[in-house]
Amino acid sequence: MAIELVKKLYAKMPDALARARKKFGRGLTLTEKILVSHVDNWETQVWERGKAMLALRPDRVAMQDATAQMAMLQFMQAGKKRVAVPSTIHCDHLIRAESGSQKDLLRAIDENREVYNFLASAAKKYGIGFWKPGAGIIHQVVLENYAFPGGLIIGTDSHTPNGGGLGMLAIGVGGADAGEVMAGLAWEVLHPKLIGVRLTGTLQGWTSPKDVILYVCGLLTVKGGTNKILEYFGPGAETISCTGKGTITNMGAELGATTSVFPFDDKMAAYLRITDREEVAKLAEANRELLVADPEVAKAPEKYFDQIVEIDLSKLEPHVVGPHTPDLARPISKMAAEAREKGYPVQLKAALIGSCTNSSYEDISRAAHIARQGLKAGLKAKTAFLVTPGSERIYHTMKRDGFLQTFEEMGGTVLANACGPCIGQWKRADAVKGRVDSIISSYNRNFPGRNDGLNETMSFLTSPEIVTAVAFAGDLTFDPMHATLKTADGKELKFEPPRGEELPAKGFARGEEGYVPPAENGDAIQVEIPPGSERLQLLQPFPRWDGKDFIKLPLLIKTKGKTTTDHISPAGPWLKYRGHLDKISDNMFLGATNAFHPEIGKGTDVLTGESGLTIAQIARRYKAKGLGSVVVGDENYGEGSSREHAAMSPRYLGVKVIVAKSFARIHETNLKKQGILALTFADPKDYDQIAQTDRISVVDLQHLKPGKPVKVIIHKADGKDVTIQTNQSYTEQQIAWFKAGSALNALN
Ligand code: MIC
Ligand code: SF4
Repeated sequence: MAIELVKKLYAKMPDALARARKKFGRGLTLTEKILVSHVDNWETQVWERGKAMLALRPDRVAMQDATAQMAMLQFMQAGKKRVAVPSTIHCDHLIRAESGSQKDLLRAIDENREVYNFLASAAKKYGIGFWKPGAGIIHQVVLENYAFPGGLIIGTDSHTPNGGGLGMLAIGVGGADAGEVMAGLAWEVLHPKLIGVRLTGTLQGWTSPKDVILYVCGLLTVKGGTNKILEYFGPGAETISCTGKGTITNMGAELGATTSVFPFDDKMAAYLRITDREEVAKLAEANRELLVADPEVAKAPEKYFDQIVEIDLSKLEPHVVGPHTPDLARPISKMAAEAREKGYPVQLKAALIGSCTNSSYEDISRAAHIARQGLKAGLKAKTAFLVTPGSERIYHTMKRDGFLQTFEEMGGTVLANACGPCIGQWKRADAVKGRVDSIISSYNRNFPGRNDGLNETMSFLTSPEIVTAVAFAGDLTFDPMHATLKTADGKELKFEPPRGEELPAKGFARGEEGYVPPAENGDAIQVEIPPGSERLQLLQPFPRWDGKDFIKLPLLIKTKGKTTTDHISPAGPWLKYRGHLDKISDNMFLGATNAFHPEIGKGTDVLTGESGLTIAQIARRYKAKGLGSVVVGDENYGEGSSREHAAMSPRYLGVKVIVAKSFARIHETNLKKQGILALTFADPKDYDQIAQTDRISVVDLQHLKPGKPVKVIIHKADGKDVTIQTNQSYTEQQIAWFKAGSALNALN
């Protein structure tokens, strides 16, 4: 990692902070310190939380293979020779979990050859570091190699905030944002509000860092963090390991938060040292006061934060969340009663640990401690037990220290260092369509269809140590803190609370490096896109707005309830088309509930009355007739991931406008970038007015201005017109994107 970058930042921070303290007339939170030292233009920047747009200069960009394809295709349209900021690509999402790490990796390399060659050649040409398949999951590799206290990184993945565990602002974005920053532009984001989370006490026994964020998810809900940054502070923060902090900030994405961050402390310095970054650790220690909030903040936090959450770690219980949403939280002691009451299947079909959220040495050693207790009592896992290491280092260290063997003895399978079952890249052998099964994991997302591709599967999330204990029981309602298990010789096993090590005493074992540096000069390198490829397709610019209002457009779908990006653009088998816009667009809305159709992902062609078609089929028909269409969405529309396909496919298939009750941050930006008009109902009750056969007009678009409501006319089938008001959050610049047809068109 470029130490010069860290030195330069710390050297300029004192002036930036002094200037900001003077302007704001008070001390600064850590978030503010990082923001003011990354501002593009201090003179013109307006500092108004929840209102102003910030123009920032990130230190780095990170991309994973499933989103990097679109990011790179868009970057290439900008015509630059080399990226303007240090950037990396990580091959992790496209590896399918089926028969264990070795075989799965070889199959992935073969299956995804075209995509890997494209990404590797583009990386080499444009000056981007390339992490080969098998090297690890993006967030773990970034934490081990690139994250540093006080930095600002953007990443084309919603769990980029994992880097907040190392004291940086690490923010998930769509590929267009990444492409622009790599092309040398500043990065824009709504000035977030600040939630201060004050931690006191120390985690006890079975409770782990995961429980902090599961509890916060229950408290704030999946939209509670939208356009907000969570800044953790207080004496409890210093008691949590660096990787534990990473778990908490990673899963802050589930709140819709812009990001989450912890102040620099000794745990971070220790993590930097053990990951071979002594110099960064020393620099951070020497500049400690730049990397934590000013002392007055902790004394009167209510003056600095817009909202405060207090958590006493000593009293926190282990939590389980789910099914289907990460904010359905309860302490584990309440799980059994709730499962009975709501009829969740109690027999577990799979238990999974690891992923980008929870595969630290601490997680794995605590889970292994539980596994050894079960093995000693003669027990084996009563359900499929799968382990996903986060990186090569983690994998080899687990192997060296005997953890892998322990998990295998209990009946576990170790998968490749990749996303695998977390993103539907999982061939679950015993899955039966239509049957409701329960699974439990230490992952971060549990939307329907996400893991094994079946919408009915109930996916629960908890800490790796609880997953491991519950795997021995094979029963969702097993509470290892209070209940016992029958052993082979008829005795009762009561698990001791898990014990583990934060960091490996012998240091991390080294695996295969997996890193390929870019060429010094990439001019002669050709980016590899085979003609006629099924996997990759060069992008054609979207058409410019023709300057006319949208008149009497048909309604494509009115989504009901949760509409995450997994519902709009499912992953799993569709991941293979992430570089081919036309092909992937066939998945559009396949997971969404249509208010006007009993089957998920289907609807009616209102022009012909034909029903039972996929939404993509209907959209293609309207498009062929030269018609645009409108989508109506519910609350927090576009929740979840950063995948811009959830915006590009609708745009490509002719959707002009999306009117929702509210939007998730990354998705709203993705829609704006791709030239779709994103509007919110001024009165959310108007959502109920929209009928399947309505035609919708959006008028006076010539006068679209920041802050100005937009008039929408609903033309009813009986000839009546109903006019409603909608709001929008476009800036001048974003209006220019809309007019140009996309942000990228506006650049050229
Ligand atoms: C996810 O966890 O949902 C993903 C898969 O990592 C996505 C990115 C993608 O869809 O490629 C994310 O979090 O942004
Ligand atoms: Fe991969 Fe899952 Fe992490 Fe997303 S949340 S980066 S799919 S491991």
